[in-house]
Amino acid sequence: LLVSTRNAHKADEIREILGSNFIISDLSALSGFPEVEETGFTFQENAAIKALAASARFDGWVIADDSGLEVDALNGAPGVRSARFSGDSATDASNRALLLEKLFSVRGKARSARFRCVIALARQGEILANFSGSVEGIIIPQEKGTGGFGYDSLFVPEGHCETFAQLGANIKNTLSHR
Ligand code: ITT
Repeated sequence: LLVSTRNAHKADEIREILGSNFIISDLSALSGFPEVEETGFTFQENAAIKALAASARFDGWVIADDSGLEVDALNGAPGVRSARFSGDSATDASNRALLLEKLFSVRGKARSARFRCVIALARQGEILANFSGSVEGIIIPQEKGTGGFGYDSLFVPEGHCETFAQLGANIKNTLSHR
């Protein structure tokens, strides 16, 4: 199964979730694969764009994951712009810093948020299915934990007291949007 992603953390999580019945490659296995512009306005549109781009070049099953964080106090931002929240040269750290800045004066339950993920499955240039998932939680005011990636060290899933970065991959994968 080819995962149409350049995000090694996503590919690793998908590998762990699917287990040993699947052999998973990502775009690093397709040499010279061009940058795909994510021009969609929804997770579903962007997942389809990424799945179809890889499916045009790879003769087998392809999945693409488009995901992000929706923060209620920011009217759903960063949403589909989660990876580039703090600009074109954004890093996970600069995105987290901007999120904390924007939520500086927001307290308690008003810091509610969810991770959302849409996975598109394609073969031979055609979308065969879409799957979506989400996980509700709260954005804490200070980073905690070193595991995971992206916004994990700021996100405490509902029913838990620790961030995804503290809970670790095994627990995250049983709860996550992915
Ligand atoms: P590809 O498009 O190559 O797959 P990407 O990282 O740019 O990689 P997206 O456009 O789907 O992927 O953006 C997803 C961003 O949302 C990701 O970079 C993180 O900032 C955030 N995100 C998604 N899932 C996450 C997770 O499980 N934990 C923390 N942050 C996550």
